[in-house]
Order: sequence, then C-alpha cells, then structure tokens
Amino acid sequence: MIAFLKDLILEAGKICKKDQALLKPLDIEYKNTKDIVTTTDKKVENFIIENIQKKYPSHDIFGEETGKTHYNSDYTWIIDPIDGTTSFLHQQPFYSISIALQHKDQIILAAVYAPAFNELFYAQTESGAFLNTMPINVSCTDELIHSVMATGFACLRADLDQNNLPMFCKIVPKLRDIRRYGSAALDLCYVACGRLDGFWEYNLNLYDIAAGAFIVKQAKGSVTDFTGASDFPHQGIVATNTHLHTQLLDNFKTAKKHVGAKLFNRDSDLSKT
Ligand code: 2AM
Ligand code: CA
Repeated sequence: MIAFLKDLILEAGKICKKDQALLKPLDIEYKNTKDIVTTTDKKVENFIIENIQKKYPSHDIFGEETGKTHYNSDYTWIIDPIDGTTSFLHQQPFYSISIALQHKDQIILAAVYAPAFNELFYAQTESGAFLNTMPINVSCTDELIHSVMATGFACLRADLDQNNLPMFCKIVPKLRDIRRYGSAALDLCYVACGRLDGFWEYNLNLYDIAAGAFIVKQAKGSVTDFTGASDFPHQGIVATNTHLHTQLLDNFKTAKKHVGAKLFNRDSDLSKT
C-alpha cells in the first residue's frame, strides 16, 4: 500500500507542477472572499480518487473538494489535493498534497508531497517516518527560547470568533522566531523532520492535518489539542518535538488567561489589532 500511495502522490504532484505557472483568473473560484479553490485542486483530487477507486473500489474517501463517500468500509482515504492553495495561486513553493489512510479510527499510512521541492514525507504504523528515502526524527530543542515554530491563520479566513492573533502576540516573544508557510500539512512535516520545533493553529479540518499529524507522531513528536487532549483539529492543534510540549501548552494556558475570553471575540478584538 505504501508503494501505491507514494507513486500516486508523486504523479499528482506532476499535475501541480505543470499547472502552477499556467494558472489564469478563470481557474480560480471563491468559496468566500478569502477562501479560494483553483481548477487544479479539483483536477488533482479527481485524479487521486480515480486511482484509489481503481485499486481499492470498496474503500471510502473523504476529500476536501468532493466530500465523503458512504460505502461503510473500514478504510477511508483522507485527501487534501492542495494544502496551501493561496501559496499555489501566488506562485510560491510552500504547498503540498496530503493523503492519509484511516483504518477504523486509526491512521495507518500517510504521505505529504511538496512538489516544488521534490520532497516526499511519508510514514506507516510502527515503521517510523521518512523524507524521500531518509528516516526522519523531531528536533531535540528543549527550551522555548531556542525554538523556531510555525503557525497559521485559517481562523481569520473563516471569519471566526476565536482567532490566533492575541495568542500569536503572547507566544512569539517566548520563541527564537516564528515562520508562516501557509500549508498546515507541510508545517507538520517540518516538525517531523526537525526543521521546526513546533506548530499550532486553530480551525483546521481533518484533511489538512490527518497525514501530517500521523507523520509527526511516527517521528516521535507529540500532537494534541490546546488542552493537551486528543480532540484535534476541532479544539485546535499543537504539534511539537515532545520535549517542548508541556512548556508550550502551559504558555498557551497562561496566554489565554491574560488575553481573556473577550479578546477572542472577533468584533471586540480585530478592530483593535
Ligand atoms: P488550504 O490551502 O487547503 O485551504 C494555512 O493557514 C492552513 O489553513 C492551510 O492548511 C489551509 O488549507 C487552511 N485553511 C485556509 N483557509 C481555511 C479556512 N477558511 N478554513 C479552514 N482552513 C483553512
Ligand atoms: Ca488544506
């Protein structure tokens, strides 16, 4: 199955590479004023689904663009055809394709491919995680002040009451530095291979994080929601190299107290920032 998944995601990546430079205004649709989808997102998702259905016709599929099938299979393929569509549209390299295979309620296999960098991250249960052919592990940074983390602002695009801006202002001064790449799947893989020491975001969907979160765990990282429980991404997602997990969660707890519930209200908060 891993060989099938690797071949499939690499072929899907060829479509992205070919299409990116040729995107035209007519190739863009607006889900809302800030949330976009391109013809390539749909083309890539259809390509992936067709190939899965040829090989595993009884398996269920949950794709960002096409939704869920209901075959009652124990297996579900969770697909984000382009994670980081804004980067893709703006001719930037930080986008990825993300595919995870869930058996019952456990992810057992996952791959994230960054076509512009020719980087394929993948993992399967109890086999560890890999970047291209090399095994990867999380970093060993154990102090926040020596750490570099990433975050994102899906919450702003979705016009949510709770948003990441107050938290960002409280946490960033505690770190060496922060990055904003724009693809949650890739951010998670960067935690898995030690380029980042941690990542957090609100308001992501399962297809954004299913593969990346599994790859982080297989690389000996930790992934939780903001309370330290496993209701992610619904209650937010926090991924670290494990050494920093408790420290980061404690800082979120303190930051949330200082920021106060009021500041998470979009109307009272965004107008002031
Ligand atoms: P996408 O490119 O597939 O939409 C960047 O902060 C992350 O947020 C990406 O994984 C991006 O996925 C996701 N994202 C962007 N807009 C979003 C929205 N309105 N709701 C939820 N997630 C979003
Ligand atoms: Ca996505």
